[in-house]
Amino acid sequence: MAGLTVGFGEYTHAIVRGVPASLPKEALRMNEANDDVDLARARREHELYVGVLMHKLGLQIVELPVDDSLPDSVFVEDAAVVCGDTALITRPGALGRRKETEIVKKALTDLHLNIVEMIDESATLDGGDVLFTGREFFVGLSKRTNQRGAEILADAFKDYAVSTVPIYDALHLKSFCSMAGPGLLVIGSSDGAQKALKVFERLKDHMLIPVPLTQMAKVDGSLSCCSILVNKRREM
Ligand code: CIR
Repeated sequence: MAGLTVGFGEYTHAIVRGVPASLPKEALRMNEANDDVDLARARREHELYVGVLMHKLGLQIVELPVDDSLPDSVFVEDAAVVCGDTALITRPGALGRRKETEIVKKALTDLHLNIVEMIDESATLDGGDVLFTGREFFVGLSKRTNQRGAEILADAFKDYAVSTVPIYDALHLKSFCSMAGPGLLVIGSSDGAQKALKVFERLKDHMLIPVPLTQMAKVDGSLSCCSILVNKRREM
């Protein structure tokens, strides 16, 4: 991916929110059979996660208060999309999660970000459906996020192209893919992930150009063997 934003993947703060006591029984789930969440363990794991953000990545932690009346509120990502100085406060697809945005909005306001709110009542969007590559957005159209939500996101972040990806077998786009570094997208191997990958492949900027190399392959040749790549744009 060429033309990545300078500073992509560099952060100073992380907003987190602890695990509510209501999560094991009341948090939403695709598989209702998953009814054996261990709260103490979930809390220990969350503490470790926050510890990594703070001590290993050096981020300043903004810890929002635990709210037992909001069983999914530990998943703060869904409540806002932040890019540069702009924070889009979402309208989560699950009705019971809408209130989660209030305190997230306050925290982002306190960090002096420009706040854009998704007030259109026909729009829904979960942050988990939004993947920013550094130069463009992909928005998963899922059970939680609709086309209108994607349009409002495109309007909030006008500097970037926005493409949509239909999501079939997962909750969110980022349930199976993520940026692993500048220009590096990691994607799972599930059927749903592979279906979405086909959409990525069709996108103009990510067009894969099939080059048959059947004969060279017989003598162990592969694509990279067949050229020397040179960059003369910068002095080495
Ligand atoms: C939900 O169904 O909304 C939550 N139980 C899980 C949300 C996970 N969100 C995310 O990874 N961005």
